[in-house]
Formats: sequence, C-alpha cells, structure tokens
Amino acid sequence: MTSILGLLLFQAMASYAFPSNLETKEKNQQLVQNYLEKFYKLNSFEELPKRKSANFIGEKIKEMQAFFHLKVTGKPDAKTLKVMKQARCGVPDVARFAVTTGNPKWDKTEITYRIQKYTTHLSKADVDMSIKKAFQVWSNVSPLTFTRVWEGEADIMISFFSGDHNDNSPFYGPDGVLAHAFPPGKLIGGDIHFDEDETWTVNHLNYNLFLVAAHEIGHALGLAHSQDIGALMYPVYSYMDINPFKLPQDDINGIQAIYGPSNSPTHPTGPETPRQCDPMLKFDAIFTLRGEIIFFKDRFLMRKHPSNPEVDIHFISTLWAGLPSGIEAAYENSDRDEVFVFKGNRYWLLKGFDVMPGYPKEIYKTFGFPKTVKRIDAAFYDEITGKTYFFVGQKYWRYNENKQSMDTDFPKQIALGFPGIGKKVDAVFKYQDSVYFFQGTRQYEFDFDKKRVLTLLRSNSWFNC
Ligand code: E1S
Ligand code: ZN
Ligand code: ZN
Repeated sequence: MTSILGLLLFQAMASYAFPSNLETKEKNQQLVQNYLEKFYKLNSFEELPKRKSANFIGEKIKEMQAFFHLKVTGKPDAKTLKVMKQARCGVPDVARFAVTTGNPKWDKTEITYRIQKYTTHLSKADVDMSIKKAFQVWSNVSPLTFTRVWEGEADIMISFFSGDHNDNSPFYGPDGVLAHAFPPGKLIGGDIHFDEDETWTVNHLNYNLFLVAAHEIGHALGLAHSQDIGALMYPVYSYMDINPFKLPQDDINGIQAIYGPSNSPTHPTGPETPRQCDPMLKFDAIFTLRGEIIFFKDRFLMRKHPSNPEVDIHFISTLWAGLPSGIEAAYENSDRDEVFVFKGNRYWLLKGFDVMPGYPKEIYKTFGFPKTVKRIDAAFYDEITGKTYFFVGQKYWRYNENKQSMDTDFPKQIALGFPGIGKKVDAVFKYQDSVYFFQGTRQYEFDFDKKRVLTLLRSNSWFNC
C-alpha cells in the first residue's frame, strides 16, 4: 500500500469510532482501500492531481456512498463497509459523477444570477428562458434556489464573450470550447461565460443554449465532469430531449452529494445509463451486425464483439443519426447486409452505419401486417430458411424474405411455435444455431432445430460479468 494513501485512509478510519478492535480495523482499512482502488480509481494516474486534497479518501467514500444511496458521511461506517463487502461484479461503477477538486461549494442555498451580456444569435426572451430553465434543472433536485437580479454583483454572473475576454481563458471561434464556468467562490467564482462565436439555438441544432447552460451551471455549483456517458456533466456535448428534459440520475447523485436532497416531498429520480453488469438489465431490441451483437436500450446501445471481452456503450444517435431512442425490435438480414429497426408502426432500413434515405416507412405495406398491429416486440431472421419471425404480444408472424411476403396461416401462438417461451418477448436474436429470447432480466437459449429451450440465462450473460 502506498504509504501516503495508507496514512490518509488510516486518518479517515481513525476519526471514526468503528471498529474498536485493531485487527478488524486493519482488515477494514484494507477492504476500503481495495474497494476504492478497484471501483473508484483511488490509485489511478488521472486522479493523481486530486490526491493533494487531504481528505481524498473521504471524498472517494462519499462518491461511493452517494452512488449506493447511503448516508454521505465520507466515513467507512458500518453500512458502507457492508456494501463494500458484498460480492461485486468486476467492473467499476461507470456511472460516475465527480465533484470539483477542493470541494468548493456555495455555503448558502439562496443563489442569485444576473445575465450581464447577451448574444446576438437569439432573442433576449429565448436567452432568459433557456437560462431560467437551466437553473430549474438543478433547483428541482436540490435544496438550492436561484433568483434573477438585474443589477449589482450576483453570485453567478452570465455573459457571452468572443475570443479573449480577460480571464486567461480565451475562446477560439466556433466549436471546440463552447463555454466555461468558474467553481463556487467570490468574485469570478460561479461565473459563466458562453462563446459568442457559437450559433446558439433553442432546438436540436448545435448548440442548444439550455443544455450548455445547464452543464455550465453544474460546474458553477461545484460539479466536475462525470464519466457517465448519459450524464449532463459528461464532458462532451450531445443533444438530448428537452421537451421535457429529464436530468440524468448520475447528475442528481452528484448535486445531492454536495448539497443534500431536495426539500420537496417527492424524491425526484432521473434516467439511468445502462450498466453492463447490472443484474436487473433489460433490453429493448437486439440484433447482430456484421458479426457483432448490438443491444438497444433507451437512447443507448451496447456493442459486443464475440471475440472481444469489452462492451462499448454509445448513443444510438451517434452511430445512426436520425434513429430515435426506444427502438422496440430489430433484425439483421445477413445475406443482404441489411438491418431493419422498428418503433411503433414504423421501421428504418440500415446498411452498416448508414440510415437509408426515405425512412421511416410504415410496416403495413412492406411486411403485410394488418392495421391492428401497432408495434412489434421483437424479431429475428433465420438465414437457413430465409424467413423472418416477428413477435407481437403472445403471437408471432413469419415473413418470407425471398418472396417478400408474409407466410399464410400466421399469426400463431408463441407457445406453440416456441414451446417454453409463451409470453410476450422484449428482444430476440439468432446467433449460430440458437435463438436467444429476452423477457425482462431473463434470457432463454432456444434450440431452433429441436424446438426446445436449452438454458435459462440472465439477460446480461453476453457481457462477461
Ligand atoms: C463543452 N467544454 C465545452 O465547451 C470546457 N471543450 C468547459 C466545460 O474545453 O464546461 O466543460 C472545452 C461544454 C459542454 C459539455 C457537455 C456543454 C452536455 C452534456 C450532455 S449536453 C445533454 C448534454 C454538455 C454541454 C470546454
Ligand atoms: Zn471566460
Ligand atoms: Zn464541462
């Protein structure tokens, strides 16, 4: 154990009256050390600069406590040790917020802001509204309140500047740096500067002022960048739904780790980024793509190559611009190198990472579904027979890809064609000689020739957990 870390950890433990026996204390110290190293990058190179903070271990413990919804004490108390002792999947909690080094925070909950200098790209009303909504994102989930003032020195002074603006952090024209914010503190502390050379918008076009403002306000409140790709505090700009905007859970965990929970009686929660080793993981749609397996879930996809133990996570919209979130079914026709993805009564055709023009189209004409079919739960293609199976509720349909028509005598009961599967399925794909059916957190490996279930697995069995 690095001596400095050992010492810091010992201090963190010693300041807490648990446990009394020295041997247990040493064991627990090792447990906390190992746990934080493994899951919270305690010793990692990139975190080195932060270690000069005397209570670095305490901060790491706080992160872990916030993540597990424990009381955030920064001390290895009994409940914290209990969670650390639980068997864990060997993958770090990638859903990870971070607080600014040195833990600067506002030592009051009533915070003021002032819009000092406007942009020429938007009306004042659009700027006012975007900024107001961005503050609401954080006041909704914390004890903080934000009051606008029109004169004098506010805690958070907001301006649009171009190029050098005398704070040693010049902007460099369009793209790159969009904005910056100073951590909580006096004078320039808490202030937010937007790059006047960006085109600011109130829609999906680059760059949405509300989203960038909400991110910068996070910094102005003491949050640093998160490693959670789905978080607002992720370092890279992406567009996400703003009508309504739902603050991701990782950001809620972050702000509450600093300021505590909101005073509102309803405990607001937010969307969570799927974690590959979450035993409760469920999927919307799964398909193969040129030898890889793609798992769709909300606005995310997880990508697994059978020969590579790593699982990549991306936004669906990053790989296929124009595809919506919440895809319900998908299949690959490997003979034609085509992928069909379905949501509601519409579908898109993909070729590799291109969405073909002219889509989405309705499922009725192409596939011959009756209008009573409003959505498809799951689909797979069998390259041996050239047939695609569609699952809708308790029934399934069979489509002849060569004749481009639905086979007669369908739909049939899933329970008859696929004994052991019976119920509605979330997702399905064919891989080698088996068909894998997903229902909630369960997965059934089904032998397509023998028409029987071979094994019952967890839904995330493909992810080496
Ligand atoms: C992007 N980053 C930006 O301008 C550093 N490139 C200052 C900073 O050096 O605030 O990070 C740079 C700012 C930004 C990043 C992410 C704005 C979003 C995350 C998730 S939007 C839905 C969203 C985001 C917005 C400076
Ligand atoms: Zn600046
Ligand atoms: Zn940032």
